[in-house]
Amino acid sequence: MFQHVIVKTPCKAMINGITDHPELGMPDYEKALIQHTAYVETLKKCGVDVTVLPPDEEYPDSCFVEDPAIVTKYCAIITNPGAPSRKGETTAIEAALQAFYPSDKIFHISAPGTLEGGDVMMCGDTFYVGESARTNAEGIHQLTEILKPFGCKVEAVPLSEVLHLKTGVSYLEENNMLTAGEFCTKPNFESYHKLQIPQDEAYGANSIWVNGTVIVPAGYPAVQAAVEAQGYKVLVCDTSEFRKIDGGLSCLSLRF
Ligand code: CIR
Repeated sequence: MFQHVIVKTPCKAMINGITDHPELGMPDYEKALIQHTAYVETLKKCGVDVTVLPPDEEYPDSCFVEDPAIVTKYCAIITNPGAPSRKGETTAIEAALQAFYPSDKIFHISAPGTLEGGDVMMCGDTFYVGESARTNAEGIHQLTEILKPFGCKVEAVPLSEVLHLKTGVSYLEENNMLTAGEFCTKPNFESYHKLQIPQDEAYGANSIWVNGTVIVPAGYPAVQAAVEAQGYKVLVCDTSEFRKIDGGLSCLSLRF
């Protein structure tokens, strides 16, 4: 179960966030703020307290708090984001996490290792980590060493189609995994029960489990139906403006 969530209000500069999909257009900032507020309200319905960090105009992508840290029930890890424009986001996140973790339970990924939280999927005590354009083998090695003393295992997952691991796969607990594209067939996930998403709804694979409820992005009816058919309560959130800069539901919060 999760008790705490950290989010960060999008800054105006978010309209210039990194994107591989310029054809979707620039985000509408006012709309993004409304969607972000609704996201926070939805999370609160799942029984967590939500800490909202102030916007930071220096970092266009800083609302995607999932990337500069990994939060577990054992410890927190401050990452070294692979995107140069995102490296400085870690300072504010570390300060926020100090309210929840003692200093000897806060660890760091350091250069030449790079790692972004969007590449890390926690399935119980196994952490799957996408080896991506943002996360390198050295970053994965450092994470492995940090988590080992806590009895946790790290498994690297090579990526070919997506930005981050969790762009295309979400763990819904109870051995259930929501998968799109390359993740429907990856040998790493053989033992899980997969809810496979049609390619035209692949963005919906980035859904989040929060205390028994699954939050699904608005506009992905096949995803919603598959998750409901599995017996989960579903809440829907519109993330259209964040999608334009390659962000989704999981990227917008740290849950622990
Ligand atoms: C970026 O490219 O870094 C941001 N525009 C999107 C980050 C999305 N985060 C995530 O998937 N965890």
